[in-house]
Amino acid sequence: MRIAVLGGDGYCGWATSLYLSEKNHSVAVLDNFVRREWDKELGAQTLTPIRPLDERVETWRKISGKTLDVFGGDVTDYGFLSSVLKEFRPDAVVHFAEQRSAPYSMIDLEHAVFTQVNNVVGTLNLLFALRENCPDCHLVKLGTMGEYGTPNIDIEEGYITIEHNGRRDTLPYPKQPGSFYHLSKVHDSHNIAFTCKIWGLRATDLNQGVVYGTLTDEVARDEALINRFDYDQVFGTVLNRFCAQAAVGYPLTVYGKGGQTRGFLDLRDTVRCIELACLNPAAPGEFRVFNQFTEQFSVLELAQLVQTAGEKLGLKVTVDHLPDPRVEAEAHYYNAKHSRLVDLGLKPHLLSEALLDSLMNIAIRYRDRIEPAQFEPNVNWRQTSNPLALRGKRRTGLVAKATRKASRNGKSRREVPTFAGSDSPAENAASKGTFSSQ
Ligand code: NAD
Ligand code: USQ
Repeated sequence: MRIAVLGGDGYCGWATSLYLSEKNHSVAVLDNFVRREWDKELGAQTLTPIRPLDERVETWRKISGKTLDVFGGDVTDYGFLSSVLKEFRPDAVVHFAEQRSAPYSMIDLEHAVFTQVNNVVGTLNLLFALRENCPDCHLVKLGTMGEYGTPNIDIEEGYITIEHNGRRDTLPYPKQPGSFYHLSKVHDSHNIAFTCKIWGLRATDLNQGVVYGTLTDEVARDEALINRFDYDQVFGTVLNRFCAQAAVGYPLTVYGKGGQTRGFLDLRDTVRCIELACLNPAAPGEFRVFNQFTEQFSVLELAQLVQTAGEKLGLKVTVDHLPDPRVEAEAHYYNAKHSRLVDLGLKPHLLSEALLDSLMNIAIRYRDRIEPAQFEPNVNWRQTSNPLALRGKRRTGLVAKATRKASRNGKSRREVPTFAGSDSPAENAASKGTFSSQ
């Protein structure tokens, strides 16, 4: 298939692009590299030293003999996005290209507005561009389990059948998102569902849980293919953060009671879920929703798992309960259905001690790059302006400038020529937390 991966320089997007390429799909990577600018804005860096996209793509070409088309530019630029679809003619578009941090969206007004404009306008542009250029193309959109919130009843996959005053209907499952970021995903879902109805577009909304891990078989082939591993308080997700904290002896930062329960999945399952969604497209006019996670854990359960695994590796791991900077239920019922991707063939990698070992080994390997100050949560949901805002205000101009520059560059497409290079399988490197080239 011809698959365009929007946001292909990011954490899920890079691993997905390589996985799809390895499976012999023709892959185009589109990104405006704004995520790398947000690191600068926040004074943070990924634990792993990621290389520029050109270098990553060239390494992949040498190692696999496979080419990735690269389009540098912004999905909020309709002309650019439309020209990419016209030129690449995808069978499926995988849309990862959004601002995905809940804390970032809660810093202040400017960051809330930026998040919703970037995400909602980008997705609206995509819907119009699909309709104009390739109306039969399947949209695979990354949503989030956080769209549902934490209701006191089971969470279904997208829809719920309700009886009310003697009548019965199947309706979109109620949404109770917990941040301006999560709200942007709800707005996206409504816009996508609406355009499936009015224009007959075909779409799959993947309500993904929290992703952990950084290695996939493809990423593990060479250190120059290394993926992001965010541990900072704004972009770091909980399990990745706990592993980084354990690696440097920093107390694990459980927010509040730690009863917050979420769906989780291994990055290796993310990439497989995307392929399954692409290979089994929604019908024209269908707005399909899959809950994309494999296991549920509370934050405290994760902390305990990391503590046990860390101690086996000789690390002293303690757990701290910090006041919760977010407004969320700290103890609640949670039971979310997640069978539709399994029905399509997903064989989950469940969180095991071996995997935690591998995650912690990565964290230990790069621990000199860890700045403990980045662990401290300082975006408080109850405030309309947080200390980061000052830095944000100074830097937003820089982000905007960088985005415009990336967009201009994107008008000229960069393509890496085909090369029949060597094929070196990863040999389970992912499960050992190592790279094959070492
Ligand atoms: P990421 O920030 O690592 O990657 C997103 C990429 O999109 C970045 O490379 C960024 O530069 C690019 N991007 C952002 N706005 C863009 C724009 N306007 N134009 C072009 N490119 C743009 O995020 P991720 O963790 O890979 O998440 C990818 C998607 O998956 C997001 O939509 C996120 O909401 C969703 N998701 C992620 C997780 C998770 O745990 N990481 C969980 C559930 C859902
Ligand atoms: N948490 C802690 N300690 C920490 C970090 C987080 O207790 O150091 C708690 C949070 O309070 C929250 C839970 O862990 O209750 C999850 O937080 P997170 O930062 O790991 O994940 P979240 O903010 O929900 O966002 C991440 C991704 C987002 C995606 C979402 C999926 O950044 O893009 O949409 O996971 S979901 O959680 O299902 O909505």
